Amino acid sequence: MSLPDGFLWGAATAAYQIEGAADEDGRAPSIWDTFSRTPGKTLNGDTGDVATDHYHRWREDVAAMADLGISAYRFSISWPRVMPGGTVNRKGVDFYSRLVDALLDNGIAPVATLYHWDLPQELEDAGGWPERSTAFRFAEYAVQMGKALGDRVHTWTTLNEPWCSAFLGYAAGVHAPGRTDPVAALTAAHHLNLAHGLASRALREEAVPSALHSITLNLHHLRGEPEAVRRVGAVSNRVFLDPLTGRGYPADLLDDTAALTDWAFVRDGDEKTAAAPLDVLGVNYYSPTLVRTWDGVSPRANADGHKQGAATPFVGCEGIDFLDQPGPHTAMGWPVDATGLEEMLLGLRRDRPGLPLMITENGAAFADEPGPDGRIRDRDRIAYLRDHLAAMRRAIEAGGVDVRGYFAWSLLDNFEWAYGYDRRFGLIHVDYATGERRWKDSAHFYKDAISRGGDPP
Ligand code: PNW
Repeated sequence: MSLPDGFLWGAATAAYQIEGAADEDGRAPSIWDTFSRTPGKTLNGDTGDVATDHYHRWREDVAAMADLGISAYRFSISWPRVMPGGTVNRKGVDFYSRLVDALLDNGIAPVATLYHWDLPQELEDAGGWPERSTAFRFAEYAVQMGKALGDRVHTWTTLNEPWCSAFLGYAAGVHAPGRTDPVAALTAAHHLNLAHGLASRALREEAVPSALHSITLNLHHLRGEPEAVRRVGAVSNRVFLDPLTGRGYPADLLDDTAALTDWAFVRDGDEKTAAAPLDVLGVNYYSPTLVRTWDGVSPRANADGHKQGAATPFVGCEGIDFLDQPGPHTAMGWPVDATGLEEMLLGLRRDRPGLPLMITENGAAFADEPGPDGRIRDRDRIAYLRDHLAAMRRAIEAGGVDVRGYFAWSLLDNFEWAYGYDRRFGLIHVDYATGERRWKDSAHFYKDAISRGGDPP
């Protein structure tokens, strides 16, 4: 057995995490500029002001991609860079246009995400994602980018992980804009679904009929007591997956959150709008999540590092405990368990038959230090990648799951959101003092694996 023809081997990044150049060429501030510049919001007060300086070093980074042998590169477009104040900024668009051309010159398919969490601050000032009009602004932005970059982009992805945008941003407050209002978070989730539907349809119909159209979700792969799995699954997975695939909002989600809201923000026709045709669903996978129902007060932090009692991203899940599992963990404290990836893919094939998938992120943070010879022996990351590639192949070859590509997170060490530069996910090490890039052993491993068609050495 082998992988399907045209299988995409890729690496992924996101604009705010790598670009820097926060105030250059007409870029306006995003909610992440505001949030990261607010004392106490990120580890060590780190911001994306400079990040990996990819805005200036992109040629070097594309050369590294070509050397790695990847056939696709997943990046995101910074909305406030290309449409500050709501009008197109030619200099900002030119940056992505040059990047896309350089990728194509190297035989690398551009996979562009329109929203990886950097909402223009002016739209947050007008209400942000809990405000309905934000969805319509997003669709306008999408069409402008479709017209500018068009069919040079292989796959257009509207949103990256709307769960993080809605629930980490508006309920837990650990991501920008840092609000802790569960009803605002549910409203944001709906407007993100609406934004996806409006943008994806408009992109396809008005700008790029020939490209593939997609969205990326971080589905929580849940294990544990069925009732706990059902409740967490409703407000983390099915709140997006069901409306996006034409099923509308799940009845149990509406019940579980009835004390908070009557969902009147969902207007007639919205669920239909959200269900724009999907050519492929992007899924990001890092770890499984273990849950149980429990009526005590948990002393433990939950799977995402949020202390019980602190504002939770899991709206309507009171009395649910998030458990750790034995075995190795990454520097994020996330368990290393590739069987979750295989199970998640098989579950999607069972529950959403006929929906092609792409693994748009998979990877691990470890504390990577150069050895005396300058080499970075990141054996933990190599083991993680090897096991997850094998799990993916089992799902494809034995399980018959339709997976179209795999993207390692991340090409480079970068700004890991609330954890700043302290957590390193890159295949390529970045020295933040000098900007210097250095291949870790995992980059060599991934290059070998790709050159063998996914059979790691
Ligand atoms: C994803 N959680 O973020 C993002 O798409 C990336 O930008 C990020 O760098 C990567 O995974 C590693 O964290 C997540 O708390 C952040 O469940 C947090 C969670 C999930 C995904």
